[in-house]
Amino acid sequence: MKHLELFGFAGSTYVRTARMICEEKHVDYQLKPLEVREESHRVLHPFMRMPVMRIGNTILYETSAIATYIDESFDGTRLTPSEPLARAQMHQWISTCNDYLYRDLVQALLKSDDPSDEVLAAARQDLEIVDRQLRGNLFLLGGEIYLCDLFLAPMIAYAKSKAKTSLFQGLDGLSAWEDRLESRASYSATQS
Ligand SMILES: N[C@@H](CCC(=O)N[C@@H](CS)C(=O)NCC(=O)O)C(=O)O
Repeated sequence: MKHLELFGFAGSTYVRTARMICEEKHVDYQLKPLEVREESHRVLHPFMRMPVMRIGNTILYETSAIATYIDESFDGTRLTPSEPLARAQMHQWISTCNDYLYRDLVQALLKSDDPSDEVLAAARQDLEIVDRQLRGNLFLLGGEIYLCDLFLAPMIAYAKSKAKTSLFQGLDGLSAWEDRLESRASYSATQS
């Protein structure tokens, strides 16, 4: 198997997702720096985002595509359910992370150290939706960890680092899931 490279910053939630997937599957990879918004970045990613994956001469961007490629191409625990409906639910949660949670828990909180009540209300509403899903479940889809958990984990970690703890108060399902994620080697290996 050719060597896998990931371009981006360790602090990026999406870069962390790609790294956590590599760690979960014991895939050897190298995290490489990006000269953000320079021409060299555009060559790797025409929309100049991160992560970017390179394997051999092939470049891949968009975290969902990178996640699927790594999960399907390397040995190790499968991080995608085999049953079609469960697989669709995994994609539903990945889309939820990409379209709603990233906006409300990462982008909105990144903008200010003193988020408005409106921003906090949107974040809280999202967290309550996630909490409801996690109550009684070990992971988002039940008893097994899947790619969607690895999209969610860095976003929750980021929101937690930015917001007051009151934002997370009373969300016991989410809190128990966080403890489970935080105890994994893939979590600690990608903290910086
Ligand atoms: N749709 C992209 C989103 C990636 C993304 O937005 N990454 C953020 C970092 S977490 C980024 O590149 N931000 C830099 C920017 O927006 O200029 C993906 O799934 O990979």
